[in-house]
Amino acid sequence: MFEDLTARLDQVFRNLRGIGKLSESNIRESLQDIRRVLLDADVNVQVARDFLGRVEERAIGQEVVKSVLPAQLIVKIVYDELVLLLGEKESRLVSAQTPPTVFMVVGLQGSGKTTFCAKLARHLKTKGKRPLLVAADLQRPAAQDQLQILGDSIGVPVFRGEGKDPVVVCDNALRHARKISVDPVILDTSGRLHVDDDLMNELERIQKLTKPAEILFVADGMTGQDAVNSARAFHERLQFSGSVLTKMDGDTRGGAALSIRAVTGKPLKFVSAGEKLEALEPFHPDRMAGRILGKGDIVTFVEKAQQVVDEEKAAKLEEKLRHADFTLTDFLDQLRQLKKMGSLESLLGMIPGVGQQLRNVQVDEKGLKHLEALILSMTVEERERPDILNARRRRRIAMGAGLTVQHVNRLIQQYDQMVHMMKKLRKAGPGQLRRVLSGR
Ligand SMILES: Nc1nc2c(ncn2[C@@H]2O[C@H](COP(=O)(O)OP(=O)(O)OP(=O)(O)O)[C@@H](O)[C@H]2O)c(=O)[nH]1
Ligand SMILES: [Mg+2]
Repeated sequence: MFEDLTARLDQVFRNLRGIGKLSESNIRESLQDIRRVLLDADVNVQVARDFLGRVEERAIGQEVVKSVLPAQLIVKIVYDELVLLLGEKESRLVSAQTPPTVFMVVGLQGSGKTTFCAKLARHLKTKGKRPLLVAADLQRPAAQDQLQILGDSIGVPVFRGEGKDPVVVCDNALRHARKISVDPVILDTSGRLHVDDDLMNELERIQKLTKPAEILFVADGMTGQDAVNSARAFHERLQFSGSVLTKMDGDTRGGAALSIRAVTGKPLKFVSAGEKLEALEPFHPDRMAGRILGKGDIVTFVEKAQQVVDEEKAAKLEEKLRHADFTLTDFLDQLRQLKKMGSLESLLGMIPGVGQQLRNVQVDEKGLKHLEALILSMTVEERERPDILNARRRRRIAMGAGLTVQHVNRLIQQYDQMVHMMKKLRKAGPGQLRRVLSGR
């Protein structure tokens, strides 16, 4: 599903990752890239425009520029907006107040209606329901047999009518359903190559008679904007309650999946990815958004990023910080790690209020040697509790390291800044702190 879309979005985010601090212009540039990706995936132009407008609004505002890890926050914003675009939360099937509940399945020819009817029947059966399948497609001679074979394979009864009028068949089917106490009733209607009046009239008559709890529009996920256009046409006539995307196992670019909800205003209820009858999933916007972004979730995205310090060490440090026992030894250790990471400023400059203060923290070779010498000439107690460093102790330490008291003072100042910065990071949330510390 969506391999191409996913790979290309990943590339956009990868490019962002190299940037230490985001500006409005590089946010806009990335949004342009995302726009191209969406349009190439055959997303509806208006839907793409609105979507990017919302992302931009959030990204350019306070949220990104002041945030801890801007590039990752952009991914987060895109993810959040994708979830909203896809419908926010799972939309379950509605039942009728008086049984049987009728689910009417509609869509263009070959979109996968009959297969979906059987999949839905199977799905509901596993939930303890006793569904009835109704062959209301009298258009194609073999259609009833097709449904019969599928019904037989899952042990669900199939109602087949006499005559030529599908409305009469549906009427009889409902009567039959009440008599044998089955519920829900799933109507497999006929399709046409194009949306035409003939078909719509037939479907409207079935709708009036059966008063379905749900009209489910089946769209072929491989057809992109065509599916969205026919969805719109069907919706104008029938006001369906939800849609279903089929053939998502095929070569789908994602356009239909991303656009159909926004264009029709009706939720996606199921996706189906395979010819087998088990291949049906209730639609979860959050999971789909995660899939589109190519990660189970955003955390995994972060995990994939470049690793500099090992996770374990970062976790330990985080633990120390939480218990406020970040010592001078840890400080030295941390400076060594930071130096390994390259530019300290580019990494920590992203944290609000920290960039300025860090200007003083030297992590060049010489500065590091000095810090090392100073810390090594402290007693264990002094390293653990820098607050006991009075003037006399500072003088002694400076002598021991062959440096001046000013050097000691600067060290303590830098240490305090580091502690302060850690506190800020901690406020940003424990996970985030660990990610920054481990360079992930
Ligand atoms: N790969 C794949 N094939 C599917 C899926 N759903 C349906 N198909 C196939 O698509 C073809 C058409 O499916 P049908 O269920 O007959 O479609 P329909 O909408 O009922 O077609 P008409 O009744 O002719 O309008 C069949 O060959 C199905 O096996 C799916 O999720 N994945
Ligand atoms: Mg069919």
